[in-house]
Amino acid sequence: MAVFFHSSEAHINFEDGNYQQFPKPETENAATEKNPKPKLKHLSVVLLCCGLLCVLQAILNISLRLALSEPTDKGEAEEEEEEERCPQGWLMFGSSCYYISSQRGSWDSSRQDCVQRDADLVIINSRQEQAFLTGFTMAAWVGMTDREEEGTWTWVDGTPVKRDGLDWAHGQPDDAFGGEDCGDLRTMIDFIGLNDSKCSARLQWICEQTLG
Ligand SMILES: [Ca+2]
Ligand SMILES: [Ca+2]
Repeated sequence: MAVFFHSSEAHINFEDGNYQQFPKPETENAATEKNPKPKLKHLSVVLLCCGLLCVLQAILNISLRLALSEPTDKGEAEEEEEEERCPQGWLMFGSSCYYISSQRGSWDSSRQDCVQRDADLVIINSRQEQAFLTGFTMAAWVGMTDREEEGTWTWVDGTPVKRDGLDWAHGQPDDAFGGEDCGDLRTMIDFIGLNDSKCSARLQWICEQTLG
């Protein structure tokens, strides 16, 4: 007990001595100059520790942020991939998905089926798209009609059908048999291309769903 008390008392005295010696450092010898240096060292160590702690904190923050944001990024990427994928059984071409029915129906019931599939009858925008869709059926409804005005063909989204940009079957549209107002795509040996048919005819159909 006594030894411990004594030593701490001695320590206090030692510290007092230092304070008295501070105002006149230039007259002191090497032994007393050693004392301010450990203090500066202590300060440096403390500052270094603070700096290290700051760096550690920054690293922790960044890694925590990355760890938290990673699942979100993954989730978004998966969602994007999900959007880029067509429903099962649908075909993909460009940024669209196509459903080709195995059943047959009128133009109106076909369109209704497409709408129920979160799609619409196909709108063909290019020869490439037409070529892609050619060959799956002998005859399939597409999303064009001239019901509003005979001879003026429009797509189901209201845009006009560009006659020059697509290939009609030879001699079509002919509005034959007392009126043909619904469009279909033919793939028959001597009858290939777009055609007009009676809207009540029973054909297969092609639905289109755009991606994104
Ligand atoms: Ca017609
Ligand atoms: Ca026709």
